[in-house]
Amino acid sequence: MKYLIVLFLLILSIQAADRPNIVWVVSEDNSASWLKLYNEYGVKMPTIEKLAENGLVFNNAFSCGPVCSVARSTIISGCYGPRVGTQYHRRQQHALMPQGLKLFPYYLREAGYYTSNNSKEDYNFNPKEKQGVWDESSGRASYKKRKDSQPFFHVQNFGTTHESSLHFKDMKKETSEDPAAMKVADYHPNTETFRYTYAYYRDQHRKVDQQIGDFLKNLEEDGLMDDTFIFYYGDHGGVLPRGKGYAYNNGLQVPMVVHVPKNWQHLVPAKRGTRVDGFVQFIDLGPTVLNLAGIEIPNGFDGKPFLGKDVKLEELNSRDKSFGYADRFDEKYDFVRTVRKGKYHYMRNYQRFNFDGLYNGYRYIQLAYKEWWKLYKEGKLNEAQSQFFEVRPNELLFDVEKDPSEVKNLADDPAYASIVQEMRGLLQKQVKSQPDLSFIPEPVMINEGIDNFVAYGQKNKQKIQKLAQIADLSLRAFPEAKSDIKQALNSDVALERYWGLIVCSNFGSQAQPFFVRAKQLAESDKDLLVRTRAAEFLGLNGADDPVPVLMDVLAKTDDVNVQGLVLNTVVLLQDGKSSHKFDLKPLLESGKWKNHKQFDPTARRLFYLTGDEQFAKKTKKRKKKK
Ligand SMILES: [Ca+2]
Repeated sequence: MKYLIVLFLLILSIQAADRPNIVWVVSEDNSASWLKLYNEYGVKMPTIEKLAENGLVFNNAFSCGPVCSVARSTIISGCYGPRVGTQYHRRQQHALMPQGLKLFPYYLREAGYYTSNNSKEDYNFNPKEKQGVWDESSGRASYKKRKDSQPFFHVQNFGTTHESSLHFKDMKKETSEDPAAMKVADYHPNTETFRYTYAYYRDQHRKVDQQIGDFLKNLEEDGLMDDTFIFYYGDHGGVLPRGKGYAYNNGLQVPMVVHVPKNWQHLVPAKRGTRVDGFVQFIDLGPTVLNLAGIEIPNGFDGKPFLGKDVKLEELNSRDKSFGYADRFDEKYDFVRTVRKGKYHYMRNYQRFNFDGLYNGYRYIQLAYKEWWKLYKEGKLNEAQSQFFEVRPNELLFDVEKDPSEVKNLADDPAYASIVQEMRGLLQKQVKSQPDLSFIPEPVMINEGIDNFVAYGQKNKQKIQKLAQIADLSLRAFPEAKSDIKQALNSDVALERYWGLIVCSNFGSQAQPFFVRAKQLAESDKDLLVRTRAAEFLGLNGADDPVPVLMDVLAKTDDVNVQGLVLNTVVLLQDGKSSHKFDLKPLLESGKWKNHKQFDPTARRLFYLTGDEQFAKKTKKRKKKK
């Protein structure tokens, strides 16, 4: 009998080890540079360093988007956001997965894995995409609830390093390091506020390391370490100003460490303790987990596995590219695309006049943000520190190894011309092949494509490619671009006129020959977004008063997504160098937004512009859910 029990237990344990378990430990909003593991000035995190000793450190791991919902949508789907319509933080409308494809944990669960998520999701997908994905996703979710011998995939999120941890109102709380000893990035003002914020955030890293350690103790006590892959990564970069929400390297490069369990070393291409140079992107995470679990990877993911069967170290280390995207964050609109290749980081500002520091309520809760802007207005900053509030170049190129702060733009340096050309080509190919839905403004994408953004993108691929071509006129010398801009401004296609005007704003006063045409478009174009971009171009360049046009556009539209875009232009024209004054009170008093219930960019901008309490409440209501 005793023999039989032993045999039974033996069979059970063989079954248990039939497939590896996979755990993700995720800290929020922290770039790789905060960790000593990546940066000599970083924080020592003993728990993570211990994982690294028994695993792999990825020297080049990248989020595709620098903000929660966009990054998390990329992770859970394995698809680039601008292709599937999840690139906006947060979505005004939910997106569907590409036809026939599921959020990746679905496949694990179907193959017998127990899947649990504790607890942040923040996906920009339609809730029906969640069917069959998690056994449990909540603050109580745990791998411990699985059946005996069932393999599991568990995600444990830690909010300790989240942006909100820096929403302190004063600087009284003591930090474990002396703020005076902080090494401040070249683009930050070296002030007491910034130094304190650095010291404070470093303490958050110490705290989260302990919390992760406590969580991992459970796995150890349960005897699971030898059969469980443990991934540690940050959900995107951040979170001091110019971190989260910005597609600079600091917003995108995350720490990533994978503990390799003793019994499953054959599934990874390098010995424990190796640092891997090959690039991994968030689109790769899902396919990697499926590959480790021995599940066939369905067609349609943009990513590919970096661990598991058939991944060879040489091939992995040859991967040297990642793509990034930054679009609307809450009420702040932008359109930035990036390519990282090796040590070079190329950024393309499709709307370069939207300066980085443009007001965003959630960002500007940090004292450091507020102070930075104040110092700029007082003229107390040097060039590198001021750039955050200035018009940006169309293209940026940084050597991240030499210039980790990314303040020395090499894009115009003739010595780097061939690199710029290569990177530009890679980016153009990427946006055209996806195709990148952001060339179609968000309100139009939603109105026309909500049933299925992916299919909508495919149907409009040529149209998007044409718009991308118009946008690229910004990269030519003005005299060479002039006749093509004229053609765009006279096109029958509204979005071609729209992009023609954005290109004019990118050229600034050089595009002065188009002031007359822009005035016609601002006054009488039938498309409200075209009128908006025309008024923006004229207003930014002092060619005409944009206020009456934009007020008229706002009065005419009830589409909250159009309002959001228009109000972004209003804030740009008000807070930027052109300093136009807008008075939205009359529109407010006319009852225009009386029944405005939805929390959205409109509410945030209206609160900022008018101080109206009705909209303040809406802002607060959503913030609690974060
Ligand atoms: Ca986050």
